Amino acid sequence: MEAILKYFQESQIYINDKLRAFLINDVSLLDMLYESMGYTLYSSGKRIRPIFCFIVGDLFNISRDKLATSACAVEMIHTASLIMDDLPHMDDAQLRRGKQANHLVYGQNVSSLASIGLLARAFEVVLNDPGLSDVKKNKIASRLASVLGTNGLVGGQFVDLKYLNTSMEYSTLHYIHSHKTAALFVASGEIAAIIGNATEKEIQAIKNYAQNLGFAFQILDDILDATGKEAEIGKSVNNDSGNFVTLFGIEKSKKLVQEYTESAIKAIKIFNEKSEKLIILGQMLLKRKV
Ligand code: GRG
Repeated sequence: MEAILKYFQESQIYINDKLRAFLINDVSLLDMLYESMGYTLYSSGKRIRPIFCFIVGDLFNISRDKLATSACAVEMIHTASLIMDDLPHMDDAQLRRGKQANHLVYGQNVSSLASIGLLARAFEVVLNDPGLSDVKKNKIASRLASVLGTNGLVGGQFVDLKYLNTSMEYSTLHYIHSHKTAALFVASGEIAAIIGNATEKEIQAIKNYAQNLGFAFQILDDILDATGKEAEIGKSVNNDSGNFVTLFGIEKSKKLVQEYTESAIKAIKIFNEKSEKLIILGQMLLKRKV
């Protein structure tokens, strides 16, 4: 267990260093824009999605260096979505990653540009990676585009906004969280599997794991949102409109977290003893408090 905790910490340090290296500004006129991008990107994110990329990479003996641009791209897209999600015309949140939301520091105009700047940089780092073949770069960029667009985050957010303060059926809530949250977990695992030349069966197992883990993660997010204190979880609470807790209550939601985590762990049994880190990741996320 200690070795795995060390692995998580080392991965966080590695990804933080790479993110800084991929966001260097050499045009002083843009200082404030880069500050805004870095303000949320370098703050205390858990880096779950890049860590998941690295763990999947390990299944295929792929080094962190080979996965660095994809792992950073996923984190940049995630961070861009957080900045946009917090804007007044979206969730209108005040607190993110333990600090004031980006737009409260830099203004809505700058943070909107920072969010788009991070999205564009995500594609740049992958497409300029000399360690990836053109075929792989194309596949990864295409996967990033689909998780970002109407079949991913944008679509999920749209339906979320459409149902703001309105009751919804489970199928709608499922759509929102599948697209807003689980989709980026799925893409993170799939991209690492593509780099690892995984078979179709292995890719399916990883996607299945990630989809279930993403759901467990989101339901727990809803529970923390309903029960946690802003100062402890580091972000605005009671802001999420579409919500498992409002639909099912706390106890049933906790049961669902457990069930989705178990389904995730079942999905990666094909990797035998190599699945250990994925199992521990699932168990750790089950206990998370932030
Ligand atoms: C991609 C710019 C862009 C927009 C897409 C705004 C939007 C449309 C989508 C919002 C997606 C969103 C914020 C989903 C919530 C996902 C979620 C559970 C976030 C919390 O993730 P953690 O706990 O956060 O991993 P940290 O801060 O640790 O990284």
